[in-house]
Amino acid sequence: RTAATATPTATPGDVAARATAGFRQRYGVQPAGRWAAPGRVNLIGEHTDYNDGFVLPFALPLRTVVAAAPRDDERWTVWSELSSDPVEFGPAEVDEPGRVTGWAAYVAGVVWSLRAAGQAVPGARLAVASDVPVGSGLSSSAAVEAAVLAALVELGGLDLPTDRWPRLAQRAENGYVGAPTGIMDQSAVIRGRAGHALFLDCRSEEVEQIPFDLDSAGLAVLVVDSRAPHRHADGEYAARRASCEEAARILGVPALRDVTVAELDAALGKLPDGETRRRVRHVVTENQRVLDAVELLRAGRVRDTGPLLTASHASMRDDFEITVPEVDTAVDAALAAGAYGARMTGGGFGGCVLALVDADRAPAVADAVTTAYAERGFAAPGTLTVLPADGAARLG
Ligand code: GAF
Repeated sequence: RTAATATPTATPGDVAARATAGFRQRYGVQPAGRWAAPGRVNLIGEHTDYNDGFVLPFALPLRTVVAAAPRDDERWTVWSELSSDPVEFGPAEVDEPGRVTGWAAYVAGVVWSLRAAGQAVPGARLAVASDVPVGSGLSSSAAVEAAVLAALVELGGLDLPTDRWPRLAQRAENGYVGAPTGIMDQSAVIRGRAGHALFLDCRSEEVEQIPFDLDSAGLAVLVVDSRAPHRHADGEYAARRASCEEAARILGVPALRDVTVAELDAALGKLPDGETRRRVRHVVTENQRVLDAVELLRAGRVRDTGPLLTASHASMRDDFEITVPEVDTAVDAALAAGAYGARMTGGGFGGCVLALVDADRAPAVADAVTTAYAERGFAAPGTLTVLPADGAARLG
């Protein structure tokens, strides 16, 4: 299954039933339990997490479910509805990052991360089903990591409070899969709460649940899957991160988080080239936009966050240079159709756009984006309206 449209009609029960049925069919017994974790969108704060900065994501109502049971030996068998054959591995494959590849690497990575943290990980059989579309920038990988982590922690009776989970799941991705991502996605899918956006300080890992009550404001977040083919996203992500780290080194600060908007002009003057200056300007102004958005939400002024979202998009487009024509088209069309604000969400070079809209205008804004796509000859986008949902949990 490729980056399909998220299925708005799917209920959490469906995906849990698929995981359970897959488990029974594959292993011939009932699972001991089922654990779910959602995808995420980031309301604002892009490429700030690995700069020790601020992010404001929320968990999606689309979930990945892992049905699991312990086994007697120290081996792990994983089946996913994405592929017919299960993958099996033991300590030898787990302890050598990169040995398990493809989607199962996220599972092996979690086992590796837990073992590296000194935890006695129980052998297990697992079956994975998901409504989080793969490859759309909605953190389907973090959802798998979090659901597997939740399952293994409980099956093994591991003494691991949930506030340690995001770092462990991030290490799976950095150290085993080999993607140099920050801590935002794992934090959102583990610590997200229904009706709230998660204000995370990526340096201290302190979180604050910020009320994000779209419903009572008559608002909705429309998510547009740009369906843009990912163009060298991994290499570009790593290049952006390297550029930020080099800039921090030149400026003599631990991370770009330590440069404030008031200090920006002076900092830019010390940087060697226009490209580095643009990267730094994005990160510094984006951190401030997160803080401003949090202030507005605390004051119940949800609609007024719109211009910050749109400014964030312009900064990603012009300064961080991580957007592509499909996402720019979606943002422009959503704004022209009356969205209060719109921006690309996630790492960039494709993925999804979110637009803050009046709930009753969501279908018209979605239509406007679809029309704009057709006019430019792009493949039709996927569209979905979402509300903030809960993070990882055991299902009843
Ligand atoms: C991806 C990464 F996984 C996150 O850590 C974050 O850096 C994001 O891109 C950009 O904000 O989702």
